[in-house]
Amino acid sequence: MNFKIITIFPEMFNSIMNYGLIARAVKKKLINLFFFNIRDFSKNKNKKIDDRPYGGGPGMIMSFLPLKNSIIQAKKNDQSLIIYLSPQGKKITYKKLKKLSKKKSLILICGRYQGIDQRIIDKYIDEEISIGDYILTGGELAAMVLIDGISRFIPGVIKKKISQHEDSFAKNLLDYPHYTRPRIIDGMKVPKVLLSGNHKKIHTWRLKKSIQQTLLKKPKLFQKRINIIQNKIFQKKSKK
Ligand code: 4GY
Repeated sequence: MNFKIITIFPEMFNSIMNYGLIARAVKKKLINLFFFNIRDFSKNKNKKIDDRPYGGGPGMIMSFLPLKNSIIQAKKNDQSLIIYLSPQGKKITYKKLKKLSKKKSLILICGRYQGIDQRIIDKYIDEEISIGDYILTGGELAAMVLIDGISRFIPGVIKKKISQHEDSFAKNLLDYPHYTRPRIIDGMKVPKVLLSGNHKKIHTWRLKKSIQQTLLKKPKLFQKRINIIQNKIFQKKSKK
């Protein structure tokens, strides 16, 4: 997967590129990150990339031309989906990350200041995506969240056994609690069943805990699970 990132702060991405599974994925060329520094596409002698908003108001807006030229350069040689990270976008989900992970190439546009000229959105953006209902100081962290979340779905990025297990969101269930050595710490014990060696019992206990956690902490997610199961039963009936 190719990520082409349009930003004024490419160095920020070192924080994901140099650590953990994403660093490994970059080394193994499972993912490639390319940077397009918007300032390099400013025709202005001071490399200015922003300007005052028409209609007045506080702050600055990212200008059309440097962004347009960055996008044209990034788009060369392939048909990438162009994504703008912003609070106005559609909120990202497990399902959407999985779908995006099947693309060959994504262009991610990181806004700063008060935002970008609307005409860039109207003419060039395929999808506006949000990572949550809050406002960051720039789109870079959101782009990193997207890259990280998508990468987990790319074959080889996560070791097989773990990825299957971690697919708990695919089932609309939260994870069960985990324990490691020692057996007792500060008077707190590991649940007995986990020491029993009885895999069937352990599986049942974990499923029970997953269901409990989901009902308690994310009831809406649980409702979704119920709806999906109901639909499946209904589909089976209507086939008969
Ligand atoms: N939330 N989800 C987000 C964000 C920063 C002003 C436009 C978000 O995705 N991006 O808050 N981005 C803003 C800052 C310009 C981007």
